Amino acid sequence: MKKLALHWKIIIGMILGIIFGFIMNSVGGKGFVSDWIAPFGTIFINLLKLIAVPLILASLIKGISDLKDISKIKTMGLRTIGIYITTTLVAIIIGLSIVNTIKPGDGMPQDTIEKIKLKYENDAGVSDKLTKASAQKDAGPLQALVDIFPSNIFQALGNAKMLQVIFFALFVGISLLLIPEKKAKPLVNFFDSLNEVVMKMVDLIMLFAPYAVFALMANVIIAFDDTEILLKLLNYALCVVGGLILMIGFYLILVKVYTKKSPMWFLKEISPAQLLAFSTSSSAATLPVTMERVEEHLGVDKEVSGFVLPVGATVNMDGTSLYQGIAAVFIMQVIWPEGLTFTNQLVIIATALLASIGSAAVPSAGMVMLVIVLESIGFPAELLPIGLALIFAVDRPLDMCRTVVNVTGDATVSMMVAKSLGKLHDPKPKEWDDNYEKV
Ligand code: DAS
Repeated sequence: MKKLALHWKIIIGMILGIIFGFIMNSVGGKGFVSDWIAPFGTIFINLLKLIAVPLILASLIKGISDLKDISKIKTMGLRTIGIYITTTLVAIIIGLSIVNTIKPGDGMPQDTIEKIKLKYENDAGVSDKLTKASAQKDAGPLQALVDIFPSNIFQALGNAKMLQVIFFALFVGISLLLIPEKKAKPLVNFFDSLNEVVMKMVDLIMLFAPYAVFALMANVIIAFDDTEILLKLLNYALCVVGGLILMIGFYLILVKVYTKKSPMWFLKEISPAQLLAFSTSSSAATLPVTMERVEEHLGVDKEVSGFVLPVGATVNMDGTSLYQGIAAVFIMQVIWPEGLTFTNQLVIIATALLASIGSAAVPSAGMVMLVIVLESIGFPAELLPIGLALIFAVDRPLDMCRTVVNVTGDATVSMMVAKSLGKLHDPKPKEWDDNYEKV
């Protein structure tokens, strides 16, 4: 019998993890899940983060040295940023169109608002987001730019500050192009073999994906303890999920029209990365798998994927931007209707775009930046805790969904940029099949 493809194994692990989580919820086994099951999900995420930095370094440095021509780097950079900004603007506009049409926040009963306020206004999760947001806000206007340039590369690699690693890799790659080839060769060969090794490490880590996803999903399910409030927020949640589905449709149109590839083939080949994005809620943790899928299954050359994907994981978060547009207007519909002006919606477009660039690719980063979006339209500071409390109960499942869109958008753009540079080819036959086992 043909072995199950990896994405089916991950889906089975996901479903069993959800069922197991609900069973443990019903028999009072939350403690067992968090003590004895959840750690296996954490180990898996740690392993993925462990290889993210060497993978970015290797594929980007090797890729740039393959480009041979420095002007191509500028073209690739400008095209990447240009398409990223465009898809993010489309995402925000889709989000605002849905929330202003459906109006999920209109007419929410006062007792529901009071119940949510009582339960979550002083929740540690809410105050943590407010603290992180004010720390980001207090930084100077150019702090994000300054943060790209590391003073100590080992510290940058250690902290896995993505943009600093990308800057360092670009710096080394460009410098390699500017020295005599025979001097550069040893270092290029080193990063070439490092890239092969790290790609193989991704394959090996992915062998544990179905079991890790089981643990991750069980741990998510045990966190749900108030289905009543979840149901009250169903309209809002469905607006976000509906918008995210439309955004996936937009990507499939781009894949079909721009790269002439089959959208269904694209979805199938990128699905392991999407499933991990859903399970981990982290584009950064998923990045090594996104890179492996894009390079080895979608046929994007590493000099493109090595740049477009790490940059995308950091600055291109279309799912997050769409969510911020909906969440900001939803919160205003419920507790600050006087803020619902056309001007404010334009300001939301601009700040949600900037916020998604500033958001880290980690779980619930989007909610932290939502505070920045709300403050940009003059949202009353005293209402912020209630505003975040309103969406807090459903933020984790929505974070899982928007991370899938963030990752899918990055993969789509990497194919478009590769196509525009003649760096999109048919995937090379792999030594290992989809089960990551030697064929
Ligand atoms: N979880 C974030 C990511 O990793 C997205 C978000 O928080 O909105 O992409």
